[in-house]
Amino acid sequence: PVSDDGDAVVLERVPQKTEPPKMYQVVMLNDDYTPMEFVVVVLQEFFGKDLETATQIMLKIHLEGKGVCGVYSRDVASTKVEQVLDAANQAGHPLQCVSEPVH
Ligand code: TYC
Repeated sequence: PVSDDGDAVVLERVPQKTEPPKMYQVVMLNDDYTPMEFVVVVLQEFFGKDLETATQIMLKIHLEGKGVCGVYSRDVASTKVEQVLDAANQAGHPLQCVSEPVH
């Protein structure tokens, strides 16, 4: 291109450094009261797991104290947490889950 006074204009391409979005894992916590069956249904309904995968994740949480249900953008992760806590509250179960940045 050429400027108003006729000089050539050099357009420099500035590399755009776009960071990939930070991702968040939804971690579910064990407790002594929430039925295993309820956790398995939650993992299928809200995290898209099939019955076998949901059962494996539930058992891992039961045995190890906590487990990752999925990894999402911040907004989606916080929506998942909200959905789980709402469903647990409505059913009268103390099930807890949190979202945390993946390091
Ligand atoms: N520990 C619960 C029980 O024995 C089952 C359970 C699993 C609860 C996973 C919460 O996130 C959880 N009924």
